[in-house]
Amino acid sequence: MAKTPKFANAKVFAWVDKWNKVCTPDKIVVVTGTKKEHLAICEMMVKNGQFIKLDQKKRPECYLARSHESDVARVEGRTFICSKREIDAGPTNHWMDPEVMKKLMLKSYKGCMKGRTMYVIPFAMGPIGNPITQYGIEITDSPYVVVNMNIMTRTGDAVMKHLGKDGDFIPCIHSVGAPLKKGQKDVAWPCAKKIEDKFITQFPEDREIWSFGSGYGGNALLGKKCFALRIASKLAKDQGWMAEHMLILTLTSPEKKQYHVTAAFPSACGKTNLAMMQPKLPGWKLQTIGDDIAWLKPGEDGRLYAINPENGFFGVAPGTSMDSNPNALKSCKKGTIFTNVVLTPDGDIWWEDMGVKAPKEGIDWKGNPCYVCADDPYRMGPKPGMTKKEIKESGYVAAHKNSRFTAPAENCPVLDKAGFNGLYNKKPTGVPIDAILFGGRRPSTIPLVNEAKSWTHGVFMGSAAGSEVTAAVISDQIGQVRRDPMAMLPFFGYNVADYFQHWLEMERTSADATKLPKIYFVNWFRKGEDGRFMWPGFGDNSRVLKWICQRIEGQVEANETAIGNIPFAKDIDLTNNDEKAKFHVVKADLEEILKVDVEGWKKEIATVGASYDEYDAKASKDTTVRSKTARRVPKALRQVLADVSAALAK
Ligand code: GTP
Ligand code: SPV
Ligand code: MN
Repeated sequence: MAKTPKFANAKVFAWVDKWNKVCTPDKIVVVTGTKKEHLAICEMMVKNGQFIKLDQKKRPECYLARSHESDVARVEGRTFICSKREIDAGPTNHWMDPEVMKKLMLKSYKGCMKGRTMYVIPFAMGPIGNPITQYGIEITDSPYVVVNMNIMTRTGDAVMKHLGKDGDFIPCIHSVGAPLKKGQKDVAWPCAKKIEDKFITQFPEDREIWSFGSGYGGNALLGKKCFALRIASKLAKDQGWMAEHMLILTLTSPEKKQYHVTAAFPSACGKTNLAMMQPKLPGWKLQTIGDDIAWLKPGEDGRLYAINPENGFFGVAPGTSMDSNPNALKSCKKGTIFTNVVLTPDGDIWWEDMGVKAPKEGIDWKGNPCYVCADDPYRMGPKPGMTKKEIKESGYVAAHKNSRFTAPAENCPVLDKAGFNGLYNKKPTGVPIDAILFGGRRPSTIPLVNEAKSWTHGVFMGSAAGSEVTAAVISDQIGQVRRDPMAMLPFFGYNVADYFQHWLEMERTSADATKLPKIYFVNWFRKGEDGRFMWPGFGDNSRVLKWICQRIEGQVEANETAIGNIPFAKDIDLTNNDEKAKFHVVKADLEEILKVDVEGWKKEIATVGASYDEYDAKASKDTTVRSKTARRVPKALRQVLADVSAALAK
């Protein structure tokens, strides 16, 4: 066993000492957060065969990792909210009694770091010292986690110093769950290989995070989903603020008026892309504050103020190109870690739909050779000379569909530096939000954009969100539409019905509810009968953002329909719509995706009603819930459901 180092903060010492005794690592390293230390860990991983160093001229300080096949995405089936009472975790979460879970997991943790180094990572979620910022200590035996946390959060001495002797933090423990026997050689990606041996556990009442068996993204970088969404959503509920799966952007109009917009889209549904988008509309400027998580606090003036608690982007690689998202590609130019993408012979990286010709030969995400496609230079297959059709039919991709880049936010060419640092008018309040967007991947029914008629209607829209399941989660339901309220389904730290109520409370408790953001529902993913997208998306989404700004200013009328306020097609600005370009706005499609599909919506409303019933069923069965309304979907939302339903029947 290693000796527990000294810490000025007694709670930090106790946390490290406890896990040192349980996990029995060979060595303990406290992460200081310097660049030198970061690069030394990367180089050590290169030596161990866990990282591949990329060409340092093309990609300075960049590395590639390939994960185990069981460890390519979040594991929702192994994610638990362990509150004392099951009803507090609610109907959408896996639950286990906290004491039972701790006993069970302690068995797994026993001796789990043998032969490994235990790293202690002090980290901040948000700019250090900002009043909205929260702190954490993650213990991990994964150097991959250390270097990713260095990018995704603010780590090291500055955090420890800020914590001082008695500063509070969220204690996090993580292990890949792969102890090494004496002399045993490590593998490239250590983890618990069986899905059922992985645990991603939140204890919202103890405010602790215990993760075991996975080294991947949201399972292992505990500041991200586990802390900044699951634990933070519970803190936020208790303290009157909000922790949401939202990007934050700053939009400046040609008249130089600034707007701040957040958007909640489910995993792999376009947050990073919208957060860094290059507007097609001339004169409009977009800047990034965050691409995944927003913490929103009500201000004394009634507005909601947001910060991005993260420090980097853990972005989806496939599909990221100089056409679709040049700012993301530029963010990956240096200091970036790539996971599960293709390695090219010249020490660079490649993925599907990167807009770059594939190399003749490369190494795919599994470490096997791959080859350029015979009839499409932008594809790769597992054997030489395969045709596009053959590759497609085989289902093969050279970069995993959920392959990712971990890039420092400071690399982003359009970063709104002040907003990113939590400042607005030089004050550390976060930025005031003008509009909140909800969205999802919906091939049918859901229009391009729909404006809520009130805050409550907007909360209803969020609660009713549905989306196709994407490769961001290990699931056998990829491609199927599921309800994903507020894009938070995998991230609620407590009962979903209480979460809806909390959203409604934001209006009731606001100092001036007229100043709350306007709420919209957008869908960039409508498909025609032939399967093609009916809306070009990406930079063309600026056309929708402009309409939203005009609505905020009261400058444009809307079609007031049964489901909400929808633009008239003539009001969507089509300047710079190049009808010769591969992707452009097709006017007939635009009209189609601004219509109310009454029959489709009747089905939609029925599905939403069914999801509400499912949420309520748990409370009805729970004998500890005595009242007939507690822990159920709020009446106000049921009322909107009934109102929309009645309006559609007219
Ligand atoms: P997470 O990091 O998992 O939370 O994902 P995200 O919401 O940030 O999604 P991201 O922006 O990375 O986009 C995921 C996928 O959707 C990529 O393959 C994109 O190319 C695609 N995508 C994003 N925006 C659009 C759009 O406007 N239209 C279309 N058709 N595809 C889009
Ligand atoms: C998501 O799945 O929403 C992500 C990726 O942002 S992960 O960090 O793995 O959760
Ligand atoms: Mn996400």
